[in-house]
Amino acid sequence: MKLNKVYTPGLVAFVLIISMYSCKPKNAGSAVSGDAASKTYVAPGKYDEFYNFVSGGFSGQLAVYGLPSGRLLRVIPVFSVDPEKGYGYSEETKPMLNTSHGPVPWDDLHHVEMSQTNGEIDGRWVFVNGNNTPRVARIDLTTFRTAEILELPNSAGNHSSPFITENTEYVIAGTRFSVPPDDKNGDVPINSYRKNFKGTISFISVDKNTGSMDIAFQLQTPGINFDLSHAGKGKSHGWFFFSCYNTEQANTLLEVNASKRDKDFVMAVNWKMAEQLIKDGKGRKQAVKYASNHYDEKTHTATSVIKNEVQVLDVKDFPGLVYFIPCPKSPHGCDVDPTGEYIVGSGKLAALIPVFSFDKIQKAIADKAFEGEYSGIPVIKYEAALHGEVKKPGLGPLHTEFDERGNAYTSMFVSSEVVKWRLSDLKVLDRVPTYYSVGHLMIPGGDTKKPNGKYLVAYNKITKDRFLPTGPELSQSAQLYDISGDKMQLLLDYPTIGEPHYAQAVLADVIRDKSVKFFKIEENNNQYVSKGEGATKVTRDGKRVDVYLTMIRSHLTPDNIEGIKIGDEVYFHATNLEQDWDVPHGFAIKAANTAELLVMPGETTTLKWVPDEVGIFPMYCTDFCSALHQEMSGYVRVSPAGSSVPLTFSTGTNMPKDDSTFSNKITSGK
Ligand code: RUQ
Ligand code: CUA
Repeated sequence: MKLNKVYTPGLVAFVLIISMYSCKPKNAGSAVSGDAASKTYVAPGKYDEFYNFVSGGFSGQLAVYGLPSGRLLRVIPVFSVDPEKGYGYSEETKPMLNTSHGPVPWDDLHHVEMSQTNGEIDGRWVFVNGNNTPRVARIDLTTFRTAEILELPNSAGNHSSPFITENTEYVIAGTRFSVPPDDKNGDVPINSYRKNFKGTISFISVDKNTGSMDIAFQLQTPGINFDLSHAGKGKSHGWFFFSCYNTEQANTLLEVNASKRDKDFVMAVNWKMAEQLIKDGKGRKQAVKYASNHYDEKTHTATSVIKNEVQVLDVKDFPGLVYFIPCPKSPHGCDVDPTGEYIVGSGKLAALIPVFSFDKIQKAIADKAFEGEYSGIPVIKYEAALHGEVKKPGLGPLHTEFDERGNAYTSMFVSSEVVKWRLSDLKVLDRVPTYYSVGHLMIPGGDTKKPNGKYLVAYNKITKDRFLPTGPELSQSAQLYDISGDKMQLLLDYPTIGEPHYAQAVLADVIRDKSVKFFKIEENNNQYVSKGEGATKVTRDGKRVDVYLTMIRSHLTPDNIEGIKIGDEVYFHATNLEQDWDVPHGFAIKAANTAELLVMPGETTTLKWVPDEVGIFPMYCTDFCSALHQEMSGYVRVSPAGSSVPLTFSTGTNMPKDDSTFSNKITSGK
């Protein structure tokens, strides 16, 4: 950035303010060295080495990038409606966004966890969290579509979520906001937090074959804020670790009141014990309401069921289930290294990074090396659990990922850098700037037993001067680093969709060949399918009209419909008859109060339309599917409510019989 030579007081103040919010690294211009371009160049026609799944934050979506190119491959709507794909707009997908509060078409998606087998990413599903109206979703990686959304009762602010065990036994979800449990009267003074508010950790079971989720049980904890989490692995398999803040139990001005204590906690949960307690019938049955929504690829239809019971274990009633470990200053990330021995707590306000040892935690428990209790839960002595501290790592540590060479990489939000350090002796080995204010980091497999330490991606909250300006809001970004050598090397900047939080990546080979190419029309069990043009029809039942419509290059069947009347509710059930890869057809009709449908080959999708005016309404295919795509269209005639125009429908037969009435024939010049 070139600074004006004339220093006005205003400019000085401006520069000062900017530098307070983030420290700009000094060598911004020279950060990229010569061979970076060739390392990220993926030649035309070649594939990327990795799939990268990146949370979209407040966009409610999940973005799929290729690495190392940084090319955006797809945006998957999860907790959002998406007019591009018709998700949340088609009748079939609307139930996906249902909750116990009715339809909630948005959420705040922060964390991404891919399913694992033996501690390695297996490429079957991606789990993501909805923060606001607590939900966890599962995306199926054969279709790259949202297959399931499960609501979480007794919860608010589902931030510490979803984190997964090494064989996908459980996906867990911890509350950021403690609140009164759903079965208690919640009409209490806010400042009765310490008495009435509780935290909840949900253990979500995952069916090994189908991926289907349900709430296995919940832990009720003292009312504090859970920020993040990770499962133990290897030797610590069977345990979960959560970063906790607001152990002050403040209910107002948290930036001050929840930053008072020198140390908050990492909470260690023995989930194998919890599982056993549930098996032994120790769970308390609690009446609740939560939605369980599934998308079925045989019917191409979602269903939403409201469930009404969970089993709860109150952690203070079961000694040995839960321990607190003091952790400096409002820890954010809580990350477990590939061996399962080291647990890294990143205190947002701490000037060091504490690294805990699983072996030492076990010994401390055996020796009862406790410094006291918090809400009836033993607090292990800090020193007894500590492997050591990373000294002077930088400012504002947030998140840590690992490579397979015994190194850890921590994001420093305030000092805008990635810091590489060694797990064994906690020595800082290298640091590189990020542009700017880095949040999460990602190394492919970097939170599993099998990291692939070739690349690291930093997800930045602020881009300031990195890209062309785009009005008041500037893009957020990802930055790709080569971490294969001793020194980290910045390779690439690219903008992201929404605000990226956590992300994961896996070698493309793990997923690529499982991709569904099209749906078999003979297996389509949608109740409104038309398996061929001969099966198309228009039926009326009172004011409800069902249009069974097919699409194939390059016409709609039927494409002329008459006899629709004001007051009707019309449902277009569009079946795409194509049986080939990448031939979706779209469907739209003038003045429909909804989005288009984008119908995949072999799929049936329904658009609801309530005509409000007499007239002719064109409908057409929205996806450029062939040279005659512009011809792929039709008309619907809408008549007044009492009209006697009969219900008719056809394709190709409704031209005027007598061509002599056609006055616009092009005649030759003579
Ligand atoms: S967060 S930038 Cu919502 Cu994972 Cu740390
Ligand atoms: Cu079908 Cu364009």
